[in-house]
Amino acid sequence: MDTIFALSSGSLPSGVAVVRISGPRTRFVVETFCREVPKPRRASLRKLWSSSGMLMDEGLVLWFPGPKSFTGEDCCEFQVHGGRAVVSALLEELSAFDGLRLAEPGEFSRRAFENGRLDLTEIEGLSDLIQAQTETQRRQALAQASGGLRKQLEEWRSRLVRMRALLEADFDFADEEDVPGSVADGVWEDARKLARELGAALDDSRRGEIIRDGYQIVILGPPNAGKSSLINALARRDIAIVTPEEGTTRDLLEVQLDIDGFAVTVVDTAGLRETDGIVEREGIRRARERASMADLVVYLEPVEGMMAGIDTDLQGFANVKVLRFKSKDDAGLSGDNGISVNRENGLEPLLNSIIASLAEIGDLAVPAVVTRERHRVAIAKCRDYCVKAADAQKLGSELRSEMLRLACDEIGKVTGRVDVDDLLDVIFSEFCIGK
Ligand SMILES: Nc1nc2c(ncn2[C@@H]2O[C@H](COP(=O)(O)OP(=O)(O)O)[C@@H](O)[C@H]2O)c(=O)[nH]1
Ligand SMILES: [Mg+2]
Repeated sequence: MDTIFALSSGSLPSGVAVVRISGPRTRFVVETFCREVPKPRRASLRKLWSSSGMLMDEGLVLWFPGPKSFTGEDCCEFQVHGGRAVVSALLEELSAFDGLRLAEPGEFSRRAFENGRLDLTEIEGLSDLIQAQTETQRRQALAQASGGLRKQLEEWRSRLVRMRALLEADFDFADEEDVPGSVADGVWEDARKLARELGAALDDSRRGEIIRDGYQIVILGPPNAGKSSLINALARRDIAIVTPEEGTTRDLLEVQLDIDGFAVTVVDTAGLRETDGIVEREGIRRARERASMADLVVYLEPVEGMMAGIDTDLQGFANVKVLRFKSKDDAGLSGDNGISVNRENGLEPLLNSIIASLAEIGDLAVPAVVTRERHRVAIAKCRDYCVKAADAQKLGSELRSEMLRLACDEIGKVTGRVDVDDLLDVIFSEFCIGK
């Protein structure tokens, strides 16, 4: 097993830089640099010496002997001055040791997973925590990184294991006289109950995924409705070109915003109209396609020269929530849903309706179980196997028990106990080097 090292802190120069090592050679490196091994899990101020006896820097050394470390292996963190030359002296020195090499992205976390320190959902939570840009993302990621989802999954799994154990016991006594049939009956009742709980966890308006991936808002409307002006106003900078000419915007333009602690992606689009222009037509196709996948459409319609046919414009978005506003309402003619970017009228109410729509995605006090599509797929399959097993009265107990085993495996796929080799590369490559 290689010993790996990396700069775990951000770009240089910085006040402090953290260089991390993990693996069997760590102790030897610490002995060489510090001329002794400091107390485990205590911050110790030490001079750091190179193998040739040159003083590299002075800093805090944190020695974590395995298995009680992040990776489960011997680990050490050096907190040194965050100068480029300091860090490169240290990294160069480290790469000169036999059996040491630079870590790949996510490799520390991968070792933590492989040594059973963290399950896959905790790893994902950690990755999300590092990526988190908004308050709701931070809270959700922290809950998952701290084992919130793992505990729930383990509870479900242990119930399935228990059901199967009861069935096994039933098989063993099947030839004897006075076996209560009620044991198996109870199991099927439990399976149905579990299926209902799994269903409830899935029925969450995709809250966890929306928080993680961002809430998608697409601005639609006829040409010149002021869509590009609106995205610029929301972003407080020039995202899109604004002109009095119709058909200015063709491509989708997007901006990431933090609205009330939510990650929100706002997309500006080409104005919807009949046109012969090839480029504009493609822009309109993209606008419609993106809107059909959105969480919310903000539809702008200029207060004057209103275009007929708004309802045909909105065909195909039956499943998407639409908020309509009268744009360019400089004189405040349309009351509540009038907006004027030029006069900065109505923008606050518009934001408030967006915030109200965000609030509809559910009770944030209750952490979402599902934060990724792959959780949703596996939990749905688990539920289906439970229902199948419970309802398959004509099948033998062995077959029905086998269905419960398959249900169990689906949970195992989420936590990483089962059959996930192809997934690991994808998950760990999301990480930065040093984590
Ligand atoms: N009077 C007035 N003009 C506006 C307002 N918003 C945008 N416009 C103008 O309407 C024209 C089209 O705006 P633009 O944002 O490019 O519309 P888009 O085609 O929907 O993206 C530009 O000349 C803007 O300056 C507004 O609130 N009031
Ligand atoms: Mg535009």
